[in-house]
Amino acid sequence: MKRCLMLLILAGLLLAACGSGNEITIRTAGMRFVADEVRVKAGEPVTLHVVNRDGFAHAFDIDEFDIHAPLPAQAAFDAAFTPTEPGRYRFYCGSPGHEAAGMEGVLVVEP
Ligand SMILES: [Cu+2]
Repeated sequence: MKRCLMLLILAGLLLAACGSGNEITIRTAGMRFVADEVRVKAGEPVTLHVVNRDGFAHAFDIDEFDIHAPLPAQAAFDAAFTPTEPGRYRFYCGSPGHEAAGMEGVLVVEP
């Protein structure tokens, strides 16, 4: 019985560890990002999991955080960073023509 309780406590701690920070998935859908607005808190670590399920290449770019990642077809990319300044930061696809076609979004960093 005591052992079961210990295991439960351990499992709880592990879950708490996994749940900390902001893990957000953004996927491509043709010439769009879904979601195209993402909200995080300043000072908290963020991982953006960017998934390209399309049959052609994209990219993922946020100039202010110096993130410029190619996203080949059927590939994924994790961008991990900690935003410190509240504000609105534009993300976009750097593949030629994609941004103009509407492939952009905004990362909102809340105070
Ligand atoms: Cu694109």
